[in-house]
Parts: sequence; C-alpha cells; structure tokens
Amino acid sequence: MTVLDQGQRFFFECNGYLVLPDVLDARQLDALRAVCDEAEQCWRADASLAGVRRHDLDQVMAIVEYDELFFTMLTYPPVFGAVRELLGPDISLLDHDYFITPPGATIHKGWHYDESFPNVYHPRSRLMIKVFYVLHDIPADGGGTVMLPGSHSFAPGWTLPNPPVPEDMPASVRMNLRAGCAYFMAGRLFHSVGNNLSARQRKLLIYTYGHKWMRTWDGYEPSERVQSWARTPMERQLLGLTDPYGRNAGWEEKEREESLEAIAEALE
Ligand SMILES: O=C(O)CCC(=O)C(=O)O
Repeated sequence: MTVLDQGQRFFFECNGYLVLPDVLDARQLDALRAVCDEAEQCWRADASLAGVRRHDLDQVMAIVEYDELFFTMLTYPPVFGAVRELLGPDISLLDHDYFITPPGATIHKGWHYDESFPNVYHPRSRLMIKVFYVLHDIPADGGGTVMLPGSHSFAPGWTLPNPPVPEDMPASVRMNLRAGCAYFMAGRLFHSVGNNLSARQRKLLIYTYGHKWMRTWDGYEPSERVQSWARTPMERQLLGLTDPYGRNAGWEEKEREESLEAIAEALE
C-alpha cells in the first residue's frame, strides 16, 4: 500500500510540492511546541550554538540534537512514508532546522532553489525533498513559504524573475496553512520565504531528505547522543551510519509500526 494516492502523486510530479493537511494532532502539536520552546530557550542562552541570528530569521540549526522527539519525527509514517516514496529507498537525512520568523520580517528578492548542482540535469532528477511542519497557524500575510509551482522541472537556462516582494512572483502560491499541516517541496523548486506582515511569529520545523550517497550538510553530522537514538536500520541509514552504496534499509509494515510506537512513547 502506498502513502500517497494517485492524485497526490500527480500533484507533486506536476507542481513540485505537496501539502499534507492535518498530519499532527493536538497532542503531537503540544509536545512539539514544548520541545521547540525548550530548544529555542537553550539556543538563545548560548550564542555558541549553531544557527542564524538575524533580524528577519532565527534558525536553530541541527534541531534534532535538542530532543529525541525531533529524532523520532524523522520517520513519522504519514510524512516520511510519502517522502520515501518520492525519493526512493536510499533516502537519508541532509539537514534539520527550526525556523522562527518574527513579526515584521520582510525579505528582499528571496527567490531561490536549494538544489543548485551545475552538473545535474535537474528537470529529471530528484535529489532532495524539504519537509516543513507547521507548528502554529500561518495567516495569509504571515510569511508562509511562497512557491512557484512546476518550476522544479524548468530546463536549465531559464532566467526567473526575483521580485523585491516575494508574493509578487506571478503564478506563485503561499503556504498559509493551519497548525498541524505539513508540506514538502522538491529541492529544485523555486521558492522564497514570504513577508511576515502579521503580528505572529512563524514557526516551522524543517527536515531535508536526500539520498544516502549524498553527504550530510556541514554542521548537521549527528552527535554520539543522536546516533545512540538510532535503533532501526532505517534510522541508522537516515543518519548516514550505513554503507552509502550498500543495501537499503527496509520500510515495511513492521518498521512503520515501530516508528509509530517510538513516537507514541516519546509523547508520553
Ligand atoms: O522559511 C521558508 O519559508 C523557506 C525556507 C527556505 O527558503 C529554505 O529553507 O531554503
């Protein structure tokens, strides 16, 4: 049985992104918000902890390091299962962050794509998928990610506009979503952070998945503590602890159940 139905699959193939509505229930949201708040406090109290500290963005880098719940969410079946279907069984983890965008944060010419490898023919390649968990409602003017649907398959050489106001990009869509939704995009999809003109902080938990033969992004190599949390072959594969060219870890009914149990335990 597949996680994505045919309509979702076609939507992703055509548009390069997909929204998964209401994948987190109230209990999961509460638990994730609580560990995010703790991580944020710890990160603010220690300037040596990695991240970006800017007027328009606080990026707590390597969020998985802060709590085992972030780690268990790596294989959250409704989302991970979908991403694995799109990337393939050699899936791995490349980076993971917690983004806090303050009210009033504006972005000038923020359009870009994450996957910029000049020797790859991108329209037919899928190297990365970035997953965003929405932890608090994002209103229409709340800085939701803006995306240009279908741009993941634009041929090399396209010169894309980069309007000063991200939302002015023609044909773009905004990820103004309610808490509990997740969305993900292909690494080559053209996108931008939106302008947060609302009075609320925008808070997102972000995981980027790639293939196990790709290197983990610098600064995201798992500590021994995080490595010790990896109990299943898939968790070890995600952390880059298996042979990059060897057999892929399984993800059958048994692994999905184990993952759900681990999440339930972490929520207790
Ligand atoms: O924060 C966002 O909405 C988008 C983040 C982004 O542009 C990125 O992670 O590459």
